[in-house]
Amino acid sequence: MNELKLALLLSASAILFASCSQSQPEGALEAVDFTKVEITDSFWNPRVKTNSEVTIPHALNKCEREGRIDNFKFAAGIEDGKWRGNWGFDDSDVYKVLEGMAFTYNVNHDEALLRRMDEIISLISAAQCDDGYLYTAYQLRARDYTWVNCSYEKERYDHLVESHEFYNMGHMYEAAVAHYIATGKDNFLNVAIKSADHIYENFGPGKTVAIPGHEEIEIGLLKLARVTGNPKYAELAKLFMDRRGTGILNYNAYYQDDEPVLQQKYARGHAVRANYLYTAMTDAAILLDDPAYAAAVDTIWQNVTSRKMYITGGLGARYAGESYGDDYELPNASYCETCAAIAGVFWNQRMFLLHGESKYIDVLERILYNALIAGISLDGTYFFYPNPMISDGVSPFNQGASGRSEWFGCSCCPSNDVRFMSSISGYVYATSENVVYENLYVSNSADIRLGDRDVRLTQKTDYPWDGTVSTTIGLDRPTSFAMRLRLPLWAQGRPVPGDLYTYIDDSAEKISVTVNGNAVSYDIVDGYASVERKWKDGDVIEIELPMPVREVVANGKVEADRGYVAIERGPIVYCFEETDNGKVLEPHPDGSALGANAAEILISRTRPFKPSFDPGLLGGVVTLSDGQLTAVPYCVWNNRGDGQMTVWLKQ
Ligand code: FUB
Ligand code: ZN
Repeated sequence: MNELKLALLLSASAILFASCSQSQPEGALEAVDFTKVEITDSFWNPRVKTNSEVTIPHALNKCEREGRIDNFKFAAGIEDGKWRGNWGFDDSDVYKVLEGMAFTYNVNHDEALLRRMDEIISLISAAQCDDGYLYTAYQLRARDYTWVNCSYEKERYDHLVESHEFYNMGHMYEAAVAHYIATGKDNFLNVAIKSADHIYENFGPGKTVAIPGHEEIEIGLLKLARVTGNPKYAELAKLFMDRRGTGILNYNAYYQDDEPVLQQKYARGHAVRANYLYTAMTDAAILLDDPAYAAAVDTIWQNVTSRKMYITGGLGARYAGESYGDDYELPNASYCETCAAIAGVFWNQRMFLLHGESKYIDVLERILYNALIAGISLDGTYFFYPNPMISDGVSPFNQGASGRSEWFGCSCCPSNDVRFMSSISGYVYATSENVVYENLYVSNSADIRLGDRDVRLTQKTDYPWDGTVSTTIGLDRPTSFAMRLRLPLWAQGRPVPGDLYTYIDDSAEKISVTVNGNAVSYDIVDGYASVERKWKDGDVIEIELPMPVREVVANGKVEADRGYVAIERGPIVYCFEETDNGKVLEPHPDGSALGANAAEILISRTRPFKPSFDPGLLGGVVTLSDGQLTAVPYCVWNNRGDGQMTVWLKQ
C-alpha cells in the first residue's frame, strides 16, 4: 500500500464515527454514527438509560474506591501515595468508563458529566511522562510494595507479554477518540497522540521489534489514524499484527503468535485477545484496502461461526486460558467471557462494513441479544464475567460467585459493558453511496446523510418481541435510493450462516414487505430485501418477520449437545430457570451439576411452546410456556436470585 493511497483512504473512511469523515469512496460502507440515531423503544432505551444513570456512576465509584483514579493523581505527583489495585492494567477500566461517559455525553449533553470527564482527563494528562509513557503501576513502582497479582518485571516495556502497557494505551486511544468526537475538545486526544507518537518512536519501523501480549492497541491506533488522518498510526497497528507468528512470544497460540496472522485459518488462544485481533485485522482490511487481511479474517470468521460459537453467540469455550476450544468443542459449562462477546460485536460490525452482507449482522445480533447483554443485570449494577449455558446455582462459576457480582478484581467486563451499552445506537443503520441499510430493528429516529441528501427515518416496532417493523421516510424532496431491510436468517428457517445449528422445523414463510400499505416485490441483495425507488416524504416501508417458536439442534459433532434441544423465538434464545420450573438439572455423577450437560426436563414436541408477553416480568419479556414449563430469555437470567438454569433440554 503506498502512502498516498493510505492517506486518501484514511480521510475517507470511518467506523462508528461517520461524522469524522470528509467524503466517502464510491460504494464504501459506513455505519451511521451513534449520535445520529435516537433510540426510543422499550427494550434498549431502558438499558441505555440505566447505563448512563446507574452503571456509569457505579463503575466510577468502584474506580474511585479501589484507587484507580488516585493512581493517576499519585503518578502525576499531585498527591503522595502508593499505587493501589489488583492488576497493572487497572488504568484501562478508567479509560473504558471515560469512553462510555463520552458516548453518553453526546446523547444527554450533561455539563456535570463533561466536567467530571475533564477532571479525570486532567489527572491522566498530568500523569503522562514527558516522553509520552503512561502506565501508573510502573510509574509508581507498584511491585515494590503492593502489586498483588504482579508476576511482571518492573521497568517499562520489560515484560510486554503480560504487562498490558499497550492494552491500556489501546483503551486510552479509543476513549480519547470518543471524547474528541463527543465534545470537540482535544485535551484527551492530545494525550493519546503523545502516547502513540512515543510508541511509534520506540516500536515503529526500524525500532525495537516487540508486540503486546494482549491485543487492543491495534484497534485504538486504527481509530487514531482515522480521526487524525495520520497514516503512521495505521502503519504501527499493521506492524504489530504482522509481527505476530515470528516467535516474539515464543510461537504461543494463547497469544495468537503461533503463526503469522495472514496464515491463521482458525480461532485460537485467549478469546478476548483473539477477537480484538480479528477486529483490528478487519478494520485494517477496510482502511488499508488490503485483500490479504480480508481473506484471512474471512477464513477465521468461517471457522468461528461454523465450529466455535455458542447458540447464544458466546465465544470462547474454555475456562482454562479463557480461550477458544477446538472445533466443535462447546461444553455447556462454557466460559463465553462478556468481553469476548463485546469484541465479537465489534468484529462482526467491521465484517459487515468490509463486505456489506447481512450474515455478519445476523451473527452480531445473536451475540448482542443473548451472550452480550446477559452479562449485565437489569438494574445495571451486577455482572457476569463468564456466560455459561448451564448453572447449578451453587458452583462459583462467576469468578468465585454462583450468581452475578458487583465488580471483579479484574473488572474488564463491567467497564466494557459501560462503554458498549452507551454506543448501541451506532449499530442500527449503515449507508453506502445510494443505499440505506436497516441492520437492527429497534424503534428510533435517525438523521442520515446520504451523499448530498438528508434522509430522516422513524422506525416503529416492538422488536425483539414482535417482527413487524415500519419505517417512515422523511425527505425534503423526492429522492431515489435503495432501502435495504435485513432479512434475518432466523426468519428464513436458519439460526446461523453455517451448519453449526439448525431448526428442527426449518420451514419459512415468505417475508412480506409493503410500501404505504401495498405489497411490493423486492430484490434480495446480500441478504437484504432491497426496495429501490424514488421515495417521497412520508412514505412508509414495512416488513413483517414471522416469529414462530423454533426448536434448535446443534451439529452432531458438538458432543455436549447431542440429544438436546434449545428454544428460540426471533433473535432471542431462551433458557429454563429454577425460579419458574424447580430444579432443572440432573445431578452429575461427581455430585455437581455444573459441568454436566444433562437436564432432567423432557421437552414434549406434542405440547408446543406458546409465547406470551408479560409486561411485569424482568422488565417486560415474552415468555414461552407449554403449560408445564416456562422459558425466559437467556439475556435476563439470574435477575431473580441464584438458581439452576439450562439453555439445552434433553429431547
Ligand atoms: O487481561 C485483560 C483482560 O482480563 C482479558 O481481556 C480478560 O480475559 C481478562 O483476563
Ligand atoms: Zn472481561
